Amino acid sequence: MFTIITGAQFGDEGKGKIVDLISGDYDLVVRFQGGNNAGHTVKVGEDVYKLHLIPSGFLLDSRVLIGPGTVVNPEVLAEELDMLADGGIKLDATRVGVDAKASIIMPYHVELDGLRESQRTEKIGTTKRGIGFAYIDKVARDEVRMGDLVDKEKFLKRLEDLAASKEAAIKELGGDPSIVMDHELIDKYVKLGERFASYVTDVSYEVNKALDEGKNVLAEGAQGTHLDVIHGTQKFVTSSCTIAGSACANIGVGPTRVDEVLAIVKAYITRVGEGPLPTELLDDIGKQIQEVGGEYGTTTGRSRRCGWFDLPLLKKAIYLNGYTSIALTKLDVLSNLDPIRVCVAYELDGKTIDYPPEDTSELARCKPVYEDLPGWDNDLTGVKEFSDLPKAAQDYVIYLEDKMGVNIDIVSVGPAREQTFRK
Ligand code: 2SA
Ligand code: GDP
Ligand code: MG
Repeated sequence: MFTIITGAQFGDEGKGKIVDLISGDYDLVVRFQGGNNAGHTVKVGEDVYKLHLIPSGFLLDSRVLIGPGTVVNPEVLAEELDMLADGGIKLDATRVGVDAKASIIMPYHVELDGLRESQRTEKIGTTKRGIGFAYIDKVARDEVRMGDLVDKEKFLKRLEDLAASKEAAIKELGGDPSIVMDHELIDKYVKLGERFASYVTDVSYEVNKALDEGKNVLAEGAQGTHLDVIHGTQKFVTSSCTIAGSACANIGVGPTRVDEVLAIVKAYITRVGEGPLPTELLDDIGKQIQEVGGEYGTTTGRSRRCGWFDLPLLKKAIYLNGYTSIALTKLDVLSNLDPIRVCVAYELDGKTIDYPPEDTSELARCKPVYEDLPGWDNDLTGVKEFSDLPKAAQDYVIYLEDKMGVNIDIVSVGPAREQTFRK
């Protein structure tokens, strides 16, 4: 069985929690795009793990893989493995694999990301982790690959080839080009290469072979649908394809092998960084959702902007991903709000539309049209079954399910594994 999970909104829907929850059913869990811009949280008992690169299925027996379409900062990978080892979770090369073709995030990518973002008059609000510049180099065929990093001679030769153009790029943005050939940094990367040599693998081969043998594979998306570099709200997007089809292209597995596409959908909407968010709440309700939901960036700590559920954006996400099922998260955060509003359409230039306009600047001008639903004041965090939810909360879930036309099979009412039930 091959299942793909993606975020249906702007990221931070709770993908990490749901991947951890279901990973026991999967032999392989694979990250297919992005890099350490992602922040996926897994909470088990009192332990909270904030993962940026390692797939969220690491806690049980699954083998976790980082695919060829990702961008990998080897320092962050080392820190994550060390952090987990300190907590007693030792992940060696039998448990973790990184594809030889994954692009390496070099220190100059991080530098360029910071310089470029600081000079933009209209900011994107990147995480400044070098993601965009690492992908630029991949497409330009100027990347350093995982397979290069683990071979000292190849790595040094590659750097020599690239140095002049990287130094020029940094100079052009007013930065210090010495970072490109900084000996300490190069030594550090060489050592990281030595450390990770045994982790290098062919992810496409592993995944296809596992499927041939009747094993189960879970592809874990990062960020969210509307941050997709092609279909998202440009220019306020990340630099990779975040939608379900991208899992096939980026892992190297045919679309005919996909069995399930699971959407992770937050019971409201958040966005971190710049870009349109039609239902954004700039009032006390927005603050309440942010506080109760702990809506702060898992990677950068930035405040996430919060708003009411946006059905037009969800409809587009359903088209872009072809979801077969939905996990609805953070329902507990909406307690003590009455009414609860759902955006069912937008007003744009005197017209009512129920699907987002393709142009980002038009989306930014859309005014939400709301339907109001009754709220509830009970705490939901201890609820164990759908039938134990207050009637208004049940009605909210059923209302969303009807409007979306895709089954909500999982409901989450807190960050921990056990705060989840099937509908
Ligand atoms: P980048 O760094 O080039 O990918 O930034 C481009 C846009 O993509 C957004 N982006 C994200 N949005 C939500 N969550 C992300 N991960 C972290 C989290 C974010 C954080 O889990 O909270 O800690 O701030 C993520 N990563 C990238 C980013 O905000 C830009 O809008
Ligand atoms: P991801 O990027 O999609 O994996 O999401 P993040 O981990 O960045 O952000 C989701 C946050 O919400 C994390 O702090 C989770 O622990 C938390 N979370 C997940 N599901 C729920 C839920 O149902 N209720 C509450 N209150 N928190 C949740
Ligand atoms: Mg996140």
